[in-house]
Amino acid sequence: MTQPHRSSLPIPDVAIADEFWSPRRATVRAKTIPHQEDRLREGGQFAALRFEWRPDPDDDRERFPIFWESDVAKWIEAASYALASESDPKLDAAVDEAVALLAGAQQEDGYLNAYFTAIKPEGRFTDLRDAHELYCAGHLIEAGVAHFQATGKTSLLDVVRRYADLIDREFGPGGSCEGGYCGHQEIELALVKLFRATGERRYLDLSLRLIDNRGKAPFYFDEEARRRGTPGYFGGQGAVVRSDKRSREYNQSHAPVREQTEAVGHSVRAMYQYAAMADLALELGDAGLREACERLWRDLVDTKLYITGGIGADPSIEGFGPAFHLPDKDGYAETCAAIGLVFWAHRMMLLTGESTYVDVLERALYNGVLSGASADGTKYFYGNPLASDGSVERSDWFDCACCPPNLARLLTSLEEYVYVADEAGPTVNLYVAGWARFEYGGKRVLLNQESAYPWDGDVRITVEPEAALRVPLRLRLPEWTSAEPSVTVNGAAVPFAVDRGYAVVDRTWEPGDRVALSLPMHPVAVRADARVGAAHGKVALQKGPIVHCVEEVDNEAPVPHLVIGRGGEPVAEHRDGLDRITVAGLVDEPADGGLYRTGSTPVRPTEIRTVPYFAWANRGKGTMAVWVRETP
Ligand code: FUB
Ligand code: ZN
Repeated sequence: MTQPHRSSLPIPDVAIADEFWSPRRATVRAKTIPHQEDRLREGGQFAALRFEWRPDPDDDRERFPIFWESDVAKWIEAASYALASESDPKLDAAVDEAVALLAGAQQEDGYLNAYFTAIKPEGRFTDLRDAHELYCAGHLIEAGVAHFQATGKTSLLDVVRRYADLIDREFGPGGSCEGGYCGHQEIELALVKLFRATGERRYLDLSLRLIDNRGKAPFYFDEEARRRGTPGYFGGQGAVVRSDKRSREYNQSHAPVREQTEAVGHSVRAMYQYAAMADLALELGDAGLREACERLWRDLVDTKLYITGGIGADPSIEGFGPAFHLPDKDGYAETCAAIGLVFWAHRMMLLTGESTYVDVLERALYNGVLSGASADGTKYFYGNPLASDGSVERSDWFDCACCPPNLARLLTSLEEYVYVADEAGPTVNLYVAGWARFEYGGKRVLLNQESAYPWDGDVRITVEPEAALRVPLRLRLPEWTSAEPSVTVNGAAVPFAVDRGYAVVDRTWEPGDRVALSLPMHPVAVRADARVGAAHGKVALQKGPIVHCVEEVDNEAPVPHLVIGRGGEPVAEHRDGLDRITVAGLVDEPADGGLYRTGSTPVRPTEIRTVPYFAWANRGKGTMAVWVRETP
């Protein structure tokens, strides 16, 4: 089966010069990446690679080093993307130092995991369910590919290829882990990247093998536990074999992946698995994997997606609860899970050519992902609740530091998500100012985008083919558009076809042609399905892709005392670099008459003011809510 040719543009072919994103990405470069480097050095992640770290029996953090390589790897990946778009000799040297540490920690046979090498050498690959070895390997592989593509250096790529080769042997026919797979998916998508970077087909085959081994009977995790005779790393004093449905669902090993129908279990694991399935479906034309992805997508988007693009409502498993269980204050919505959703959505769009996946990507990116870091780029959320009683604030770092470098690597690789080189024509998925370089029919064509997105839906694109060129230009029509979009070329309205959520303008482009896309953007009130208990009788405000929240600091009372009125139209204004929405409402008034009374609560009119959800918790602690009561 011939596959549609659709791919992201390489980072060097895209330049971002955008009023919204450029300052944020500059903060990631100037603050976040150095801050994270400091934390990794102080936290022991670098020392562990020198085998200088030993567990402290009085310190309960001793259980975390099993995935320390992943922290270092994600940091290298973030730094590599940053280096791909701007040279920085100091950062380059710091990355070289980390790469040298990884190379030094690699064993003769290619094995690379400081925890098992230093502390438990006999335990290598014996606890795939909990020990995260392949998860770390996956992040190392992603880092090796990014580092190679950014710098042209093969120092880390060579290391990770040797490790991948060892894994291929161990997990191949007759290997010690034949039939196995990791309890935390990640390596599967990384191996697809390694295949694309090296052209070595066996990495793709290994990825497919790991994906197809998952969930098959006899269950590998039960077998390995029996062989080992001890509970897994996270098994505590519990049974050696945990074979109940919920344990299996936790790491999505409850059924073969092609038969899975619902998004269940740990949400980051799920996202990385589904992303790899979409990659493999695209590479191999595998209809079974594609159908499974489409089923899982529908379940997630129809029943388990927060309005912010966050996912994983149940903190006890860092994962999905039942359908429509989307608590706001007590929800979870890990930053990594929203990032994982961006990865999966992007791949689904590449697989299908449908813009609906980018709608979800955009929802996650501008809301539940961006909220993961403070405005100054040095404080982070691990969970991203949709309401706060005033006790929630971002942290400087975490013992389990998966989210901060994940966020850094996504923002430094934003270029990959803006455009698609589609055989059907250059495609604009995200409205991010800057330029991009495509090639069609042997001719180079540049697109130069300008806009004030996400605050305004007017986008201008200058098309610069090296010579006149007939090619359809494809512009995403976001799902949030509240009225008919329009397109002009050189000031004249042009008709356009709509194909899978894209406006398609098919003409012969001359150098300097100016396209204007107008996406009417107004503040709107959004209500949830009645089965979402946390949003019952409540309303959220959104403008364009930005979901807003109400913070106590902008209002005259704590958020639970506010009620949005149904009468007035919400009005947006742009101040201090952010949109704010004001809407008429009521505020409960304290009243005499004791703690309880039979009459109604006295109220008076007030104006309720919002900020974008991603920007909350930057001005001290206070109550916050996305879903706010509305007058019945
Ligand atoms: O287990 C590795 C990472 O740590 C997971 O993806 C996160 O949810 C956190 O548990
Ligand atoms: Zn995380």
